[in-house]
Amino acid sequence: MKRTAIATVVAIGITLLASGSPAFADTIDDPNDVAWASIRGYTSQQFHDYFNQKKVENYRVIDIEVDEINGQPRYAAVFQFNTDKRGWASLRDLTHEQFSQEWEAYKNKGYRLIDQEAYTLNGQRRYAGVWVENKENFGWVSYRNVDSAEFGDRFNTYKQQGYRMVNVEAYPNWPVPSLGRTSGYDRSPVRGEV
Ligand SMILES: [Ca+2]
Repeated sequence: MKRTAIATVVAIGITLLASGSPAFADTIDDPNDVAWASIRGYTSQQFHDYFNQKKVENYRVIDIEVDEINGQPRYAAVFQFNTDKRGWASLRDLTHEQFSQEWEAYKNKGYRLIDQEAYTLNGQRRYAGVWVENKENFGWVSYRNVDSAEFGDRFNTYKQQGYRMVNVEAYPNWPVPSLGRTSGYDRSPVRGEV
């Protein structure tokens, strides 16, 4: 019963990574031995300023969170020292179409998605994402806006193929008129390729 209830109120975005050498993956994911910084509750302008400051200091974003509080976006993020000076990108407040375009562009550029965020601003669905240069050539897959039943199916499929989950984002379903979704829980286009 609980599964059914969840399916009616959430959509899920997920990023999975092919399991490579565990030791190698741990080094990438575990920032304990790497300098880091985090902020939260920042306004758009504060985030913009801090982002640029950390970028100059050779930090890259590894996680971003966005919430709408009293009608205003508030940003939280974790930055990590960019030890190998790899290419990266962190984009926010994208529409569905913009996110899709960036997803394609960065995939073609040899980047992989490490974090994705879905939220609403002024009643509109917005997305944020963080990409890094895929120096390791990890296989990866990501998709969003699936319901919990499809999420379960895909999770099992990719797990069997040797992927592990690196990020998952569940969020209330929201009307997306540009997708022809005005209410309820219709499935929208799914992103993701191995
Ligand atoms: Ca995040």
